[in-house]
Amino acid sequence: MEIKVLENVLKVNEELARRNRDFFEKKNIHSLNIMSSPGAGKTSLIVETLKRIKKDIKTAVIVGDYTGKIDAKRIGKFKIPTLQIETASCHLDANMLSQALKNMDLEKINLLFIENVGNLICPAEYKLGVNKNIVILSTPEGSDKPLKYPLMFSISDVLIINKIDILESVDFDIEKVKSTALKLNPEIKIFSLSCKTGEGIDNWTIWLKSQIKV
Ligand SMILES: Nc1nc2c(ncn2[C@@H]2O[C@H](COP(=O)(O)OP(=O)(O)O)[C@@H](O)[C@H]2O)c(=O)[nH]1
Ligand SMILES: [Mg+2]
Repeated sequence: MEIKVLENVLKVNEELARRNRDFFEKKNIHSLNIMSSPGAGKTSLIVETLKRIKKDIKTAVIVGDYTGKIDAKRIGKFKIPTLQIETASCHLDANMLSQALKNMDLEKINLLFIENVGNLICPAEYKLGVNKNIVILSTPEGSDKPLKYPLMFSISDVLIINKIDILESVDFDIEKVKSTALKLNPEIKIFSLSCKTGEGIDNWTIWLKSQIKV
């Protein structure tokens, strides 16, 4: 019985996600769903990317957090359309996103970052209708995470390995993570970078820009 209820919820979510997808297509907005554990670097990646692309690409940001507005405040300095959703649940869903889209001025916007709630489980279950799902795994979290949370890594189009600046101090096997992620999802695109030192970020921003039709 419980399984049936969850199936229905996900079915309704999928239909709403399709509508979000149509909206993005119609408005020519490239949308990214950024997922990770708490603290892996979702907001840092958005901030560091904005620093490098804000002159060329009109961008907006939606931040989903269980509670509070801390992350939206960190984005505030860029003076771009930013909206915080307080989810009171462990993930964003397609309905929350569509409500947020109705409350933002997205005229002329070509790129939308959506920061999901921090965990590697629920956000993987709820499609949002975005162009790309991005998962960030940071080096202190351990190399076993793709095996522990396989759904997250199989539904993601991009894996960003963040915090490579502290690789020496943590027990993290980059090659093992890459090969496990590729086994789960042979199409996954992988970037290794540090939001702190900036190493590797240009590879990511160059690729991202190549995905956007301005
Ligand atoms: N050493 C190091 N710290 C980082 C890096 N990226 C983010 N951090 C730090 O990790 C913490 C969590 O980052 P945040 O962007 O808030 O993660 P979020 O919870 O996924 O949004 C902050 O203290 C960041 O300064 C990195 O590449 N290297
Ligand atoms: Mg954050």
